[in-house]
Amino acid sequence: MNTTINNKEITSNNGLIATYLIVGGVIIGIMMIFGILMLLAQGGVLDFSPAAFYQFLTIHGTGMVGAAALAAAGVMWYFLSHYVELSKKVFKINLLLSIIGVVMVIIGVFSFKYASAWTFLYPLPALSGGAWGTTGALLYLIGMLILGVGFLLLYIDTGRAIIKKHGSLGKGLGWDVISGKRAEKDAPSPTVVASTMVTIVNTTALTAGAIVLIMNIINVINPAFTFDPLLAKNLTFAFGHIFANSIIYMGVIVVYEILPRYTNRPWKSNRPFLIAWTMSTAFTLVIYTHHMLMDSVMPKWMLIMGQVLSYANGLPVLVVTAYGALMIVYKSGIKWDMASGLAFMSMFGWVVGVVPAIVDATIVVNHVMHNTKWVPGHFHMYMGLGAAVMLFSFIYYLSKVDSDLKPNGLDKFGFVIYALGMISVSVGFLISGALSTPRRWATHFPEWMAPAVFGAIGGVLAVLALTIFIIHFIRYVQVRGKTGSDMNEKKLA
Ligand code: HEM
Ligand SMILES: [Cu+2]
Repeated sequence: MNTTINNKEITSNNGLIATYLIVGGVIIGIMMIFGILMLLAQGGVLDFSPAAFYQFLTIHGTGMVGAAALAAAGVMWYFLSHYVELSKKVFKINLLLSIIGVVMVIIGVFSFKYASAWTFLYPLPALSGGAWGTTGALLYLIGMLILGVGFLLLYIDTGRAIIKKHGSLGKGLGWDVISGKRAEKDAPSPTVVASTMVTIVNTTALTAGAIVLIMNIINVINPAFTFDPLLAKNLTFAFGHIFANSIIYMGVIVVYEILPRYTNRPWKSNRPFLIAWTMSTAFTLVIYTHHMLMDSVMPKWMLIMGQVLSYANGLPVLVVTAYGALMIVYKSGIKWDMASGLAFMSMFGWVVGVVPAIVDATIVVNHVMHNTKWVPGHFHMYMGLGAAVMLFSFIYYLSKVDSDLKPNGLDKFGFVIYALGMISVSVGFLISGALSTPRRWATHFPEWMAPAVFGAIGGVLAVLALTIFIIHFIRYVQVRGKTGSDMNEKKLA
């Protein structure tokens, strides 16, 4: 049941989609520079104050998650709008609110020295020991709230559109196919399934986030108003864990959509695929408790659940996706180019990045590795080499189908140095973790410095590569509509 929503209509949205990707891409590039600066300071190469380090840490974490989520929402919206009728107005409002939120966060961090890290863990925003004042905290927290409201509106709209077309969110996940009431051939497309999952988990995450942000805001304004720190931590990680994870679930849509076009083989939602997505929906909602393994006052059953289900969390979707990608590509005579190559690289980054994450989710290992750089090691791999690469794949895909712009040797060079650079950043972190280097420390002992410098060099390669990708995309935006086709489904294979 493929609907064809007017192709002209879809291409007319491409300018807005491109804006999402450019804003996201440029912010990611700038945040990478802050990442390099942090590594150089930890590596003893640069000398700036610890206060500046924590401001960089805060802007890097917030900016990366926010910008990657924004760009990934652009990817999801682009493909989902082929199947259901989304509101362009809401999509624009989200972009506007995100930009306002980001500007407030930037002012709070750099003009008012706000530096709680992106996790803004209560009561840190109000109790900074004089490091920052009320204004900085309010700018940051309210900025985050505005950003969150934009995303919440977006997911309410995707939810509305999916329900209108498919009847319910359960049907969007294909539950009637799982239960046998509907034939597999009538199952919702992988794009709809993934979007439904993200809609469910992110409305939950953003609601939790809004609650804890508002409580923090009141506490900053009136410190006499306090609340349970354990509840605050639960809400904060229910927000942060889920929202950060949703980036990859939005980004993976590009894999589902473009590999079939390149191979001329359909990617169907079969029963195992649907079951995997339903399982990951449920697990993603409850496993944030792996951030609380050190909080001995948490109910034991929640921690055990957090640990056990963390193993299982991404795995179902990862397995059906990685296996599906291999099957669809196998002996298909696929033509590799930037878009398909990046889509494939993102699968690699995701698979490889999950392994150290699973290791860390084990309580015994967590007792040792918790709060070491092992943790940024695994998430830089599946964010930097997985999620972010899905966004870059989309950039090359869109410029290919919507213009005659051809990637050149420089783009291929970018591909190679991005992979090398991001692998070096991640491996640098993992080595630091194995040496028991704590995470989030502005200064390092001499014996901890070498891997940080190594990672910084990798970071420079990643920034160069991203610059090449963005230049290609900006060139596309300039020629868009002048050359090339308005055929959205131009034949690729
Ligand atoms: C050139 C690439 C990058 C470099 C050099 C870099 C560097 C860093 C450094 C040095 C830290 C602090 C580590 C510590 O705890 O001591 C960090 C944390 C972090 N990075 Fe990156 N990063 C890069 C790319 C990315 C990407 C692509 C993302 C996500 C899309 C990302 C998301 C984060 C997050 C969420 C944190 C945690 C912040 C916190 O602990 O509060 N980074 N990064
Ligand atoms: Cu988590």
